[in-house]
Formats: sequence, C-alpha cells, structure tokens
Amino acid sequence: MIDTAIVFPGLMINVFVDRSIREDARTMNAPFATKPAFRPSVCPHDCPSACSLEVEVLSDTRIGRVRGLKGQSYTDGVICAKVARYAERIHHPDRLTEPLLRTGPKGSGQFRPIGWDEALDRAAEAFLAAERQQGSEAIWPYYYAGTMGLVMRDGINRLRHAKKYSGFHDTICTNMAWTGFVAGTGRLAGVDPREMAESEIIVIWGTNAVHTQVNVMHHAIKARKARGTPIVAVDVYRNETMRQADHALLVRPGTDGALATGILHVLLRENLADRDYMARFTDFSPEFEAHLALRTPEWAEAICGVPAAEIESIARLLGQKRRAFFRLGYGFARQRNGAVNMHAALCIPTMLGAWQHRGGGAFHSNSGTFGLRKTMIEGLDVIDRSIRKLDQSRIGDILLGEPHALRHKGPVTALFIQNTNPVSVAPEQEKVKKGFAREDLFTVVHEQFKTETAAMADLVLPATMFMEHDDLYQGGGHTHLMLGPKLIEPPGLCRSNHEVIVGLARRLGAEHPGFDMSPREHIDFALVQAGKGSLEEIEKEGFIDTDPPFERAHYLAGFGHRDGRFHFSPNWRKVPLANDGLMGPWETMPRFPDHWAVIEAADDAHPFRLVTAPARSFLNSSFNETPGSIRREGEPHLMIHPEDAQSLGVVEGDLLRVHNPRGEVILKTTLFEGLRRGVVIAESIFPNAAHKGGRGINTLTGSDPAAPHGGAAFHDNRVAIAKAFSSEACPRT
Ligand SMILES: Nc1nc2c(c(=O)[nH]1)N[C@H]1C(S)=C(S)[C@@H](COP(=O)(O)OP(=O)(O)OC[C@H]3O[C@@H](n4cnc5c(=O)[nH]c(N)nc54)[C@H](O)[C@@H]3O)O[C@H]1N2
Ligand SMILES: Nc1nc2c(c(=O)[nH]1)N[C@H]1C(S)=C(S)[C@@H](COP(=O)(O)OP(=O)(O)OC[C@H]3O[C@@H](n4cnc5c(=O)[nH]c(N)nc54)[C@H](O)[C@@H]3O)O[C@H]1N2
Ligand code: SF4
Ligand SMILES: [Mo]
Repeated sequence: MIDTAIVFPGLMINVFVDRSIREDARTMNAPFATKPAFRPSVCPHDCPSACSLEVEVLSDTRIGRVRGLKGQSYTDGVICAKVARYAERIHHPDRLTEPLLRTGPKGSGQFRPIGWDEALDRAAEAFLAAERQQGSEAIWPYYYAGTMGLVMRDGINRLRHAKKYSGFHDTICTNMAWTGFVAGTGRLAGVDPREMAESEIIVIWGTNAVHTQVNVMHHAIKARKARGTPIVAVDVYRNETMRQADHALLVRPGTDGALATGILHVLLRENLADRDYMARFTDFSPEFEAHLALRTPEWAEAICGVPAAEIESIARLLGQKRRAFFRLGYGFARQRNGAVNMHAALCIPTMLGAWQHRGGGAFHSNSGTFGLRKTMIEGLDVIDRSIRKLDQSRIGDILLGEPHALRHKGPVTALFIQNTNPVSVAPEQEKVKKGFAREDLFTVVHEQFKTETAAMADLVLPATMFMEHDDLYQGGGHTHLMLGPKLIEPPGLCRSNHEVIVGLARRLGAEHPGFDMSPREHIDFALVQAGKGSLEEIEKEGFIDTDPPFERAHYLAGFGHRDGRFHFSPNWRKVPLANDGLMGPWETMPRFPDHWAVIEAADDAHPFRLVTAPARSFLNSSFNETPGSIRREGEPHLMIHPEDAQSLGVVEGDLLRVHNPRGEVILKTTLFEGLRRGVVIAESIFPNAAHKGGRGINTLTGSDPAAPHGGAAFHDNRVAIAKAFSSEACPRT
C-alpha cells in the first residue's frame, strides 16, 4: 500500500554534511575521504525493522563494517547478519555499472554497453512510440520496495502521474494484512513496540521474527530476561521464532481464524473478557456472543489442529495478564482468508481490554502514522483518477493480455521497472516469464544486479545503492523517521532512481516541479509541509522519534472508525484502506471472526499444503547474489515431515517434483519434524535458475486476488509431491 501510506518522522544523523554545499553529495563526502569513521545510515531494505545503522566509511568509494545504531532505541544496536555483511553486496563484482542494450534474443543475456544519453533517449523514444500507438496507459511503471527510501522508491509515481501512465495497485505484500488490521481498528497504527519491555505476555503471531525482523525478537527476549515475560508464537512450522518461544502453537496453514475464534470463545465462557472495556470501546453485541458460543475449542481444534486443551490453557494464560502485547505479522495473512485471520487475531487483545495498559494492545504496522507530505515526490497533485490501475501481483495475466486483468482496456507494451524483480518474486511464474518474453514488449529495468528480470529487459540501467544517494526512511515496524545520507561514490556509471526519473521526464516532456528538485529538497519539502521539522533539523537531531501520545497509540480516545469503536464485525466492503474497489471474493466474507474456508485446501490429487516462508539470509530476492547468504542457504529445498517422506519413499537429499496445475518445481528433500503432516515449507526466494529445471518456487504460487482488495496468497498452495528419478532426468527449460 505504498500508494496510500502517508509518511511520518524519526531520524538519526550526525552532522557531517557541509550545508553550504547544496545537494551535490559528491562534494559532500570529500571531507571524509581521508578519515575512516562510522557514519549514520538506514537500512533501505523491505523490512519492518528499518534499522538505523552505522557504517564504517573507509574511503569515498569503500565501506567496511556495518552495525546497528545504539542510540536509536528500537534498533538498539541490533541488526541482521546479512546487512552486517553489506560490504559484500555493495562492493560485489557483479554489480551493474553501465547501461546495457540487448543485442541477442529476449532473455538471451546478450547485451552491449551504451552511454547514458543513448540509453535514456532509447527508453524515451520507446515510451513515446507506445503512447502514440496505444495511448499513455500502454506504459506501465512497475516498482516496489527494493528500497524503502521515499524519494527513490516513490518518485516513479511522479512520472506516471505526469504522463498518465497505467497505475499500480500494489498487492504483493501488505494488502490482506493491512486490510484485516484496519477492519478492526480503523487505522494502520499500533502500540509502540518498545512497550514490550512492560508487557506481561508477548504473542508473536504469523511472523518469523528471527528471520524477518530481528528487533521484534530482541525486544521480546529483553522483556523475558528482565521480567520473565512469556513469549507465545503461532506459526505453521517450528521455525527459529517458534523454537525460542515459551509456548509454540502449531496451526495448519490458513486456519488462524479458527484458533483465534476458539480463544475468544474461552475468554467469554470463562469470564476472562473485559466486558466493561468492550461496552465502551467496541461494537460487541449479543449476536457476536451467540456466534462465539458455537465456536468451541473442539471446533477450532478440528480446523487448526491445535489441541482444544492447549487453546484453553493459552486463553486462560492470556486472561490472567492485563498487559498482553500482540505482534501480528504478515505471514499468516498471505492466505486467501488472510484478512479475516488478521482481524480475528486482533480481536483477542481487544476482548482482553489489553489496549488500556502500557505494554498491552497490538502492533502490526505504523505505516499509516507518519503523514509526510508526498505531493512533490509522487506528483499527487496531478493524478488523473480515470487512469486504470493494474494489479501488481497479476503481472503475468496482464502481460499475456487477459482482459479482466487489463481492466478491459488495451495492452501493456512498455514496462519501466525499478526496485523489484518480478521474474523471481511474482506469483504464477510461468505466465510472468511468457509475458516478459513477448517480442512486442519494450522493457526497461533499472537495477543494481543483473537479476532475472533485468535479464529479460531490452534496456538495463545501473542503479546506486543506499549509501550512494540521499533518502528519507520511515520505520513501518516502529516510530522513527530516519535520514540515510549519501556516504560514498557509486561504482562506474550508476545513477539513482531520482536521476533516471528526471532524465526520462525531460525527454518525455513530463512536467512537474518535483522534477526540478534534488532529493534533499524533496526530503525537506516532505518534512516541512507536514509540520515534521525540516531536513536541517533532522540532520541536527540525528533522527526523529514520532511516537504518538499513549492515548492515541492505545486508541483510548476512540478507534479510527467513524463511530470511534473497534469493529468485531467489520464492514469488509468499506475498510478505510480500500483504494481500488473490491477485487477478491468479498461477498461471502464472514460477519464475525471465524474460519473462512476459501483457502486452497489439499485434495486427493494435491495432498500437501505448501508455505513459501522467507529464508533468513535472503530478503525476498535480494542477497541471493551475495556469497555469505548463498553459503548459508544452500540449495533450494523442501522441508517435509519424515513420515510424509517415508510414505513417498524419499530420503534426505532426494530430489522431489513438486507440482500443481500452475507448474512444477524441483526441490531437494530436507526432513523436518517440526511440521504437521501434510504441510511442507520451501524457504524462499532462490533465483529460478538455482533450481534444477530453472523453475523457482513462484511457479507454484497463485495470483488470483484475495479478498477483499486483492493480494497474493504466497503461503496458500496445494501441491502434489513425487520423487524425481535423478537430477539428470530433470527437465530443463
Ligand atoms: N530474512 C528475511 N527477512 C525479510 C524478508 C525475507 O524474505 N527474508 N522479507 C521482508 C518482507 S518484504 C516482508 S513483507 C516481511 C514479512 O515478514 P513476516 O511478517 O515474518 O511474514 P512472512 O515472511 O510472509 O511469513 C512469516 C511466517 O508466517 C508463517 N505462516 C505462513 N502461513 C501461515 C498461517 O497460515 N498461519 C500462521 N500462523 N503462520 C503462517 C510462515 O511459516 C513464516 O514463518 O519480512 C521482511 N524481512
Ligand atoms: N514465494 C514467495 N514469493 C514472495 C514472497 C514470499 O514470501 N514467498 N514475498 C513477497 C513479498 S512480501 C514481497 S514485498 C515481494 C518483494 O519482491 P522484490 O520487490 O523483488 O524484492 P526485493 O528483493 O526487496 O527488491 C527487488 C530489487 O530491488 C533492487 N533495488 C534495491 N534498491 C534499489 C534502488 O535504489 N534502485 C533500483 N533501481 N533498484 C533497487 C534490488 O537490487 C532487488 O533486485 O516478493 C514477494 N514474493
Ligand atoms: S533487520 Fe531488516 S531493517 Fe534491520 S538491517 Fe536487517 S534487513 Fe535491514
Ligand atoms: Mo513484503
């Protein structure tokens, strides 16, 4: 929901910029070229932790060590290992350093270097030709959160709005999760995660925090050490987070709604609910109570697999604690019923009245709290609402001309891609690859590496990395706004996203004052216009903590809905976040928390449920090019219960054919006992090319839009599994 997320503030920065020198960061860095030192920065990757960093600058082109900033109290000096090793990514020998023009057939990997002027001229000519032939909507700027910097990530929208190019309904990541949360609270905001220090119990639901946002785990474990706070985790396999929890609830994929509803039943039945709070702050009703009366722990057990006795004991444990903190992740919402499940889990702290207490309540994302003014970055003042928006996750259908996906308008004939690698990460890869192979499609990819998407391009442009440009970052998983300044020079001819957008805008005749502003001016404008200080102030302070007052964060002045109440009974048609109309099968969404049986359930032909959870050392498809991460993750593999393996006649290391109607993938067997039978896990995202046969995990995932507003259900797949005869016999593409 990059589109609708308005920004916010929090910064960390030492003053090391000579402010008399405007914008030109090349000059900015000169004073440090001879003086290695740790400089403040921000991790730009697509991760809720958005860590404040300190980077050892060795020269004006090289960095050394990277560590977490101690002074930023959410980061608290802790970052993940892959970013601590960042030197191996930023100084990687395979980085793109010059513009490349395709010389061989599409996807052949044959390119020749060209200069920037020629590259931008060619891109602009192709976009203008596409516009002349099919209209402006034939061009589709396609981007995502490879960098979370607001200027570099979202500037592409200024070009698309100014040129009336096809819009972007960003569904690949947050849609079901955010919708489910906002359905309850009315706002995408939660309790400051640092309050975990005061929690009496911490529930980490549907996020493998040890892999995907280390700081959650850091704060939870600190609370356990300091005051014995128990940690509860809910997941579909015994991952690292589950292993570190005091209570690990192992659910079947896509059944968290049943578990949550069963817990709600027990809370009411055993008088553990805070009825007074519910009467004052929620839409709690006799109908809801009657609904819950039928959702017994035994009912829940039959669906989610967690024994009824365990559901009861967890409900009782929660009922005894006033300060219950629920950290709700994205993972459990990547199911076709994900929005319903997110909302159901969120109902538990609400029924407990936990929001009233410090260390109590829920947190999913703070992305709705920042309120920065992005008019100049995104060109919000020149939006034409009649322009179609295309669903990011359905890029395969769109490129293949499926009329519904195209919204019954003309084809897409030109793509301009920044910060995303759809030829690895988008669902229904067979369609995606066919679409990218279209001869009549002109594709420009601006990248740091020759990704699988770049390999399909007509024109590849080399991009800077975060330490090579200035940008502003907001902590989706916390409360800080942070500045990431340029620290070193980029290699070769790399240019930032902003420079490329401005270069294209000039050639395309796109007009907007934002094209004449530098990144630092954009940052300043976004802050000043929102009343959140200024660039200069942020540089002085280092970072801004935007933590809202207790009453607001805890919704004590009312929830975000018009009636000021938390909605146990959401109006799914009118969740405030909806920006594109209804897309998934919303008509039959349940009225109250429940198990909504729309997942891709296993059947006789496809008896396994596949979850494509994130690998620790990759971040989406990023870092799957760095030696440290490749070494740690090994080969693409499938975690399978030993008894399931036995019934298939396979042993550790055997190659498996994993397939469904969307395609087939070859994976190596890893026996793993921390799974329910019938559930398999493929930690992701390896390149397609890392798999025998060249087909990656997203061959198996679906792009059908989940309810109510679209989104890809990456962890909701039924598959069949068979032993592959031998690696030599595997088909090759
Ligand atoms: N190392 C690493 N870090 C990352 C990423 C990465 O790829 N690797 N990706 C980044 C991005 S873009 C995002 S959006 C965040 C996402 O981070 P998370 O919120 O952690 O979400 P996911 O990574 O999708 O999945 C997390 C967990 O959800 C579990 N899960 C799947 N289905 C279900 C279910 O039905 N019920 C329950 N209870 N659990 C389920 C998976 O087993 C997995 O352990 O992480 C970011 N950080
Ligand atoms: N099977 C499976 N698939 C998934 C998921 C899953 O859990 N399972 N998770 C999904 C989710 S949540 C997400 S968010 C998507 C993310 O998928 P992607 O958007 O592909 O994710 P990233 O790897 O974060 O970033 C993509 C690229 O951005 C480039 N990049 C970084 N910074 C810059 C920059 O400043 N300029 C330019 N031009 N390029 C830059 C990087 O080099 C990288 O190749 O994947 C989704 N796909
Ligand atoms: S935990 Fe996330 S935000 Fe922090 S350094 Fe690692 S990838 Fe970056
Ligand atoms: Mo994501």
